[in-house]
Amino acid sequence: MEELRQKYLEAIAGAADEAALEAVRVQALGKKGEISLKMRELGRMSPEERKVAGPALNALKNEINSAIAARKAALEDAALEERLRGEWLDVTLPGRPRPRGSVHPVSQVTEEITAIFADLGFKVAEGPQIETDWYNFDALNIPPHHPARQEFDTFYMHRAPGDDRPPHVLRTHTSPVQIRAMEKEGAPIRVIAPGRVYRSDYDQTHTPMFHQVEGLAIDRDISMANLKWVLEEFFAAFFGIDGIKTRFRASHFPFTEPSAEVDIQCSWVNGQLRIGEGDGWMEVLGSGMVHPKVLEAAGVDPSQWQGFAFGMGIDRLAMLKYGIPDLRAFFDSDLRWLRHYGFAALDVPTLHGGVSD
Ligand code: 2U9
Repeated sequence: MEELRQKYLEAIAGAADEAALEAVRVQALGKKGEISLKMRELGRMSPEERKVAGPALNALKNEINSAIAARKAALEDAALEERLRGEWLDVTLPGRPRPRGSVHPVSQVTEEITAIFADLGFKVAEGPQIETDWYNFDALNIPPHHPARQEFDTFYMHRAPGDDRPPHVLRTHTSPVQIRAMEKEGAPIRVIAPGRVYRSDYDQTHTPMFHQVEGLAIDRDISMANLKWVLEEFFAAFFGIDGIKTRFRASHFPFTEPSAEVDIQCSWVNGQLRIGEGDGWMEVLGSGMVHPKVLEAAGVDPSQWQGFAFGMGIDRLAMLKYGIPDLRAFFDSDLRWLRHYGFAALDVPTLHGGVSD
């Protein structure tokens, strides 16, 4: 009996995990366990022998059961300790650093413009930056040899020698996007087309690549009055100035008739520009009623449909709103400039979150 006791208490103490402990239990107390078999032998003993062996075996069985339970609890405690050690976290460590990148002012302003026009029912249209001569010029009522073609300082792509078709161009405005949108969707339509455009020009106020946003609204009875309301809503939301005044001056573009250049109210105080106050004017936009020939080129019947279009420079709007002095620095990729004028990566402009601060 004492031998059995020693053997199993040692095995229990030495069991390294719960599976090993269970194996010891089965070996001692399972159906065919060593102690269970001994208990079965009690029946074959004499009453005197049974009187001594019965209680002793029972006591041994209880002792082994208790030892197993105690060892099991100790193993569980050790496993929990181990897990807690592995999952330990130093809450006194500094937080994660903020993302180092920033959103470029052109991207930020594009998002702001998109949010405002989305609220007015305009969706965003996109198209290729390398265009055919037809989409960039002819469809916009600028035929070959028209003097207006020279004004655009166009970048022309090479054709293979012997290929006499007109060369592709880097789009000089985003207007081809709206031609493509009308071809695809027909009328009525309300879209804005923000994106890169290219002109061979470089000085303090011009870069060979810059950004435009153009808008187009075509329906059965759209007028210049609708254009004026949409633009005033836009400028009020963009600059955060209720009731901002606009001034329409007659102008000329091949793709609109009548055409108007649009100024917003401003003043200069101590060399600082203040938008929305005073009696000065700042030109920000060109616009007009889409020329019937342009509608026709895009497959829209000008006897049924009419509407307005406008175009403005995104980079210039960003300079005005955020007080950025030099256009050329926009595209220098200078990290100091990007950190200074950039926007927080997760600060997405929305109308409810505010687009004007
Ligand atoms: C279609 C028909 C007409 C878009 C227009 C202007 C006037 C305009 C300039 C503003 C500053 C370009 O970035 S800028 O240099 N744009 O003056 N843009 S009307 O007219 C369209 C466009 C598409 C189908």
